[in-house]
Amino acid sequence: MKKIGILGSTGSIGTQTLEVIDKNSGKYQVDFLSAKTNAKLLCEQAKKYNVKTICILDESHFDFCKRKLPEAEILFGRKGLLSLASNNQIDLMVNALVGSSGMQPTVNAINSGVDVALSNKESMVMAGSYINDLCDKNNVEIFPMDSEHSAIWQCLRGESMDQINKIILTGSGGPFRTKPIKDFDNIQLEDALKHPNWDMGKKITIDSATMMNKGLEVIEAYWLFKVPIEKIEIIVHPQSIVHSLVEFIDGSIKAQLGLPDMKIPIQYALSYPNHDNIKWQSLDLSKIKLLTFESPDLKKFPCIKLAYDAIKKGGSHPVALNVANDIVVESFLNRDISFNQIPKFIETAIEHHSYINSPDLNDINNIQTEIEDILKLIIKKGSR
Ligand code: MN3
Repeated sequence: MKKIGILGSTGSIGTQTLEVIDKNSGKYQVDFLSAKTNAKLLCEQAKKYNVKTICILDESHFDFCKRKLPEAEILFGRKGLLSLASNNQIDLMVNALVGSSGMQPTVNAINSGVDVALSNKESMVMAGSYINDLCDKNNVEIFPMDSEHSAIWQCLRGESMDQINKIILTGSGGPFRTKPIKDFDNIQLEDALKHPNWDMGKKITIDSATMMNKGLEVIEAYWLFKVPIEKIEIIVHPQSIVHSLVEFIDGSIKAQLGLPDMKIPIQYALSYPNHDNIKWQSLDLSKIKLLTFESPDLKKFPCIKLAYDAIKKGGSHPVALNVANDIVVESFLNRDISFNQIPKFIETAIEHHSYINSPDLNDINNIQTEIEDILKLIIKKGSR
């Protein structure tokens, strides 16, 4: 049995990971789970999967968990989470945390010699170079859970990296793909939370609406597959059936297809290098009929350019981009800023941060504090 630990088990990816584990009975043993605030679901999961150790980030739920699970070891807070992530008794850690705070747990798992199934793209965006070095040093692998990266990963199997011409990331274009740019001023939170194809958490749904999600995924692909940034492209594909493509030097293109269901990439990350014999909904192309593709509109979605610029400038720029995005998205979710202010505030925050050439973990933490301070001022001033 493969021993699995899941960080963020009550979120969208976490619950779907447990669904995959459910279907594959006897293959996986769940050793730990963590959640931010949903103590009720966390305890239910722990009971169902007979999990001995859990962590609840929000300390105020500690007593509740203790009552529900008197036998279990219950950790809490950031410290508890980081110590879970350092557990070296498991075979694979699923990192389904959302946002910048997911980066350090990835680092801890790698330092403990544990492979990571990574849904937290922010880990690679902020610390891709550092994490790659650490993986080499500890002989650890990262298995992408992001659907696009899982697609690329599958297309690259058996291929040699010097024969790749380009990686083409697909994106649905989000809910505002066809909305005229003049109407972007009136976008409400409720509009942005409606994703056409994927059922996801709130943060990534907003990232899809701004298309920052695709920008972050470009950076994630850059570090995961180690190809030059000029060789990574985005194509908008509203049906979300083609999950990404790889073009080789002879012009041949491979793609990976499927219905938009995260359980397929999740299962592949758990079962790699095998395709497990559990079939989720299957794709009937005759029912889909039409697959369309178009270039992304960089005027409507300036976040894409911000992401490309950040990785081209390198150093601490991607860190600043990611941290700033986390904060402004949170502000948008709290209705403190407007949709159009998201890219503007991110750009300003990046411009004002103190550039560092090759940031270590300490620098990354400092940049986080610096960006928070910068944005506090701007958001106050720019608030509606
Ligand atoms: Mn994705």
